[in-house]
Amino acid sequence: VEKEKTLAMIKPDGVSGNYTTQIKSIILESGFNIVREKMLQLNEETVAHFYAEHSGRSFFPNLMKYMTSGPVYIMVLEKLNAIFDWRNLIGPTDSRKAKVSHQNSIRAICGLDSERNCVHGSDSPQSAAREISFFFGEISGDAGSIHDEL
Ligand code: YYY
Ligand code: MG
Repeated sequence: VEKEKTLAMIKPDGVSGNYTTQIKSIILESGFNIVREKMLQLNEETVAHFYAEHSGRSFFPNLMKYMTSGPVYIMVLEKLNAIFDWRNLIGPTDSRKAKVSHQNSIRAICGLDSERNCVHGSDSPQSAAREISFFFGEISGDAGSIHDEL
């Protein structure tokens, strides 16, 4: 059986709230290997690509402000069933719901609401492949230059 890879991101509120070390401990205790990692400052172009599926939504302008408000910490996680298991570990999109019904989830620990929810996880094999290559893949000079690596 092949191990799977997924993209994990600690969002700006997680990084500025000093949750990076705690979240990485939870990741390792849960059996994931962290195979790539880096800190990045996302810009509007990066967020527009990354969240393209949400570009028409009413929450998008706020999401853009939030995601560009400070550095994020991006990781590629690897294990069997990494995509499903990481989504399960972060909990529901709305952190208020996570605090009620998924109390051991990462969003219950460090999220605030359905926007400031502290972490991201790829939701399918297709998005995992797309998101990993977007941030870590064989990046041409053009695509690479839109990231401000810290
Ligand atoms: O994959 P996940 O992050 O759990 O949720 P999505 O439905 O893909 O939404 C992506 C992102 O958009 C979410 O993490 C915060 C933001 N968002 C929001 O600000 N308000 C909403 N009502 C829904 C999503
Ligand atoms: Mg999503």
